[in-house]
Amino acid sequence: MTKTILRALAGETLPVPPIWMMRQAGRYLPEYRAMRAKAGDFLSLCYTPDLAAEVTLQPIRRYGFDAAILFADILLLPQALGADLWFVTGEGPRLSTITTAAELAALKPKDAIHETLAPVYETVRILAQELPKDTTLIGFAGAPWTVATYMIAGRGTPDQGPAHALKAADRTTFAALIDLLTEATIDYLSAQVEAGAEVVKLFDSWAGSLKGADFDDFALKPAKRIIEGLKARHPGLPVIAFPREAGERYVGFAKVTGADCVAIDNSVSAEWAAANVQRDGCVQGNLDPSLLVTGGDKLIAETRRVREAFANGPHIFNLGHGITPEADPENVARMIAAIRG
Ligand code: 1CP
Repeated sequence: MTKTILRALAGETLPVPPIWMMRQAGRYLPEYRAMRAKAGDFLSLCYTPDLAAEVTLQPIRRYGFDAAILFADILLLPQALGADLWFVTGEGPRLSTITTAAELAALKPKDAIHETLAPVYETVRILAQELPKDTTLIGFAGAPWTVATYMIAGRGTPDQGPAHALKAADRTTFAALIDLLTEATIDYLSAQVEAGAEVVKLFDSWAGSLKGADFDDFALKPAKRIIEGLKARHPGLPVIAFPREAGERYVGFAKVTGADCVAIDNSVSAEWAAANVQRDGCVQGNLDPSLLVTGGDKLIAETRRVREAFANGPHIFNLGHGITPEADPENVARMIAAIRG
């Protein structure tokens, strides 16, 4: 019997949707915090295959999710291209910035990425061996726009202002950065698939700030190129795209890009997404992650509502965004029980 996630991605409507959660390996779990302390810092955890594989497996052991997502970060790719990367505890990522053609030209060529990223592929190989036979292994990368927002600003930004400013001031350099990331992402995800990833997901966390033609040029087109490039090398590879906060632009996203599944954030209703997005195929989402902090009857009611809304088509149950460090691990168990019954 084929794995449930792969069946949903192939367009099958299942009586009980498969489940996993964005950021399921993370700080809400005491066993994660212990392993992170053992590794010393976040990047050491990402680049030590035994430890990265271990934290990937933690939520699978605890909850029996239908998919495991490789433990890594979208910012490892810019680091592999030569950007400096470090994490400030309690604040988040910091990178050396790219704001000029000269800085862009000083990055490494895409073929150099595998030297830095080899430990990530080793983590995937370990997981392909260690995961339960019914669990699907998901690899991932950031989408070019989202990764570029961090490379240009040197950090996370509420409105992606620096990236929009470069796009306006020097579109040639901006587009060349998007191109480099597009090509490097095809190679990076392809290497994850060769190491054993069965599905890949493209996280465009900041897609919502691209409007009009910019959304076409810097969210849709790069996703289409990446998906076409991957499927040319790996026929039949299922791809999940997450153009977060795309709103109306979720409609038709799968058709245009060739994605097998679109992940939906919780700023749109499940009922709307079922009517307008799920008609093109599998969708993933979209429980509000704050419910895993607050819990109670509302968590159960909303879990059931999301499940019901998507029950007439292919659906992978997930959150609208990552689970937060404040979430109660017991609430995750309650959410799963409300779905599996
Ligand atoms: O202190 C810690 O332990 C670090 C917290 C953390 C974790 C657990 C970061 C730093 N990254 C990760 C892992 C991670 N990141 C995964 C793997 C596993 C899983 O999902 O279980 C994945 C898929 C990501 C993807 C990622 N990293 C995204 C896209 C998804 C999203 O949440 O929107 C983004 C934007 C990042 C950048 C990043 N890395 C870490 C942080 C805190 C951030 C966000 C920075 C910001 O903009 O404020």
